[in-house]
Amino acid sequence: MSEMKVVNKNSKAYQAWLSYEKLSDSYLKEYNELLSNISVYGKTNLNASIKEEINRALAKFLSADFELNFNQQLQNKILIAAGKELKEIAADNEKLDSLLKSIDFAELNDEGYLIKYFKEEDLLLLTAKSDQGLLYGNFELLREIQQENNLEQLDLLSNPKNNLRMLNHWDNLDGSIERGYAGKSIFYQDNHLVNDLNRIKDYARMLASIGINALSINNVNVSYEETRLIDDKIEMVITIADILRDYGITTYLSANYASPMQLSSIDTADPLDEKVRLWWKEKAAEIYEQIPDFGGFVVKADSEGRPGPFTYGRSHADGANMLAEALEPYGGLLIWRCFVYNCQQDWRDKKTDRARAAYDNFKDLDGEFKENVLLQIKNGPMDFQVREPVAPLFGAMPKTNQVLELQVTQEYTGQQKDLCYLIPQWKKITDFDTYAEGENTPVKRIVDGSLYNQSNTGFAAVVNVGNDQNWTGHHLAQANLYGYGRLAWNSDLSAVEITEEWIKITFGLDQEVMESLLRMLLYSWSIYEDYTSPLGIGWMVNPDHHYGVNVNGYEYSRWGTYHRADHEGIGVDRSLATGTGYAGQYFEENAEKYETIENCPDELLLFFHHVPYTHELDTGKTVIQHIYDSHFRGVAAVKELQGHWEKLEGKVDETIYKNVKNRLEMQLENAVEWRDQVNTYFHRISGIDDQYDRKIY
Ligand code: GCV
Repeated sequence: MSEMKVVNKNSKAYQAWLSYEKLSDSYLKEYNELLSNISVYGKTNLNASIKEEINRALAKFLSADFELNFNQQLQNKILIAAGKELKEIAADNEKLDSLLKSIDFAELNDEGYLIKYFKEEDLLLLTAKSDQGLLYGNFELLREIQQENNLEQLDLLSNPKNNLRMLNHWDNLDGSIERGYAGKSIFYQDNHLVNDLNRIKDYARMLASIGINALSINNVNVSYEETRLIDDKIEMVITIADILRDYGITTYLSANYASPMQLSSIDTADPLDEKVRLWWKEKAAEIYEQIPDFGGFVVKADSEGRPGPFTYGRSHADGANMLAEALEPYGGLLIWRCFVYNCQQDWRDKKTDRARAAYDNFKDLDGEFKENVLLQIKNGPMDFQVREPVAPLFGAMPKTNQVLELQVTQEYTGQQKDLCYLIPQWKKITDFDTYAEGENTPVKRIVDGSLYNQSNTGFAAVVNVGNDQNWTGHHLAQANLYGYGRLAWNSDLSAVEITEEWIKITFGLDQEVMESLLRMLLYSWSIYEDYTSPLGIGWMVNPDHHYGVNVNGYEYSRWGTYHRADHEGIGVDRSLATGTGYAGQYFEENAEKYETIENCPDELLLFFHHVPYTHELDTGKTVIQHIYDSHFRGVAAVKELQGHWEKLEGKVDETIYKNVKNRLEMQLENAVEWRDQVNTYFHRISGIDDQYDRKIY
């Protein structure tokens, strides 16, 4: 038996951005009446979740006992009701009736909401088409209050830009988490559900508050025990789905492509085999019988040793469509990952290029997938490195539903020991202009479905939580989860907007706290990049666990992740003219940009080109001097991060203070190691001295 972890659920660390702190006296003075008179209509489970959240939040905001006071006479100042209820109440209430006429419900989509203050009536209205929209609007309203915004100026209509706003768990039933850096699974322990189901509910609250509406609850590498989740272990899924449902979250499973071979006597998983097709159809019927709103499957097939249709000489379209057909009668979705590449490469072979793989494997299948198939594409062509180009598959398959896959868990970006706030990276990705339909066709318009008029599209991301008290190991890594949800809801929000909002609702309104944290978070990605691998080359990490520096860790391996450094230069030639041809996978404007050393942006130079150490960058520095400078700068910047944080002692919760302080110490150690190993390696191999004669070993 693994041990139960004791967590203090009253701690700010645990309550994350939903800790609901007492409002300032001046704010309370202004809004006490409004806040003390809230009414919520509706009797569904979602409505119950809304009421419970309001009770919890208001008691803390007001620092007083608080019970929702249902008032049929409509003397309430804040009214929360979905359209249907609103119309019913308005039937006996003239004031409300005329007010309702001013609302255009057609502007709302199924999950959107409207929050508006009506001055004449002195009424703050939250409404939506559905209870789910109401739930999201309620969390937004609580956010507005916590930030002490002017409630009388509220007039905000918000629809999520992406229909699918998903998180993927890489949790295994034994409680371990693949690439998890914050403890064990919050769902499973020793092949059973954990005892503390309330924690799952608190998790669902956090996710609903940022608009997440889909959760896959097991690792995409589906092993023996996890395969049984669609079989004799389905009770576990039912229990989790019951909890998530009350927060508007649909449950998905990662499915083992070869399930029929484990779970029945069928000896093949050939997608065109009638027995296999029938087996999946019956399986889907069985699942939907028990979980009628089951979301569907996420599938990693023919990837890193996982089974898939290639074994039978079939295509990914054959494999995906077979499963999609089984889910179709119930409205289920089949999410098929494009992370498919040859992981048995010979490092001597310079022709094969892992970066090409997703495009090469999928591009020609455009138009062959069923409507309920969604292709989930990692943001870059390799694997969530600190810097990669955007995957060229985005926009290259106009007749196929596409989902952007991000990694919130910080596998290659410091593993929640090092601070690396990823929203700025994700903004660059979502705003990247693919030129798929000429200028101004950014990734975000492809995955939100607006470019090709699709509805089965959106965002997915590997989540970063575990059963640590603060969920994410490093407290500030909570901001990555928060920001992911907010960006999936509205990809047009800026990194600064999202960050400020998170800081305010997590740490309060103190200006000094805001300034320090904004600096720390917003620069942390480029700081991390500075002291790790330079100019887009990536990797240089320790094999297997992927934390810490090891310049040649993957250089002679089978994984296709090389830097090709010798005594003269470094980088991978991926040009069309002389390299692997990867650059040619982009639409013309980008292909031209990446094709030549002159046009290629420095930040990706070594991803696309092999250049001498003496090559001059746009900054006027040579590549080797850039390597030295950025590594010295990176370590200095980590020390500055420590300084910023230390200023906040006494201003932030003590447990959180200590957590971050400790992590920054680990980060400094890690950064120093990266700096010294990278600088030393390249100094030795190039024989070129640092211009400034700093200490290199
Ligand atoms: C779940 C990388 C990770 C693996 C992960 C894989 C994937 O290779 O290191 O742990 O497997 O990506 O995304 O499927």
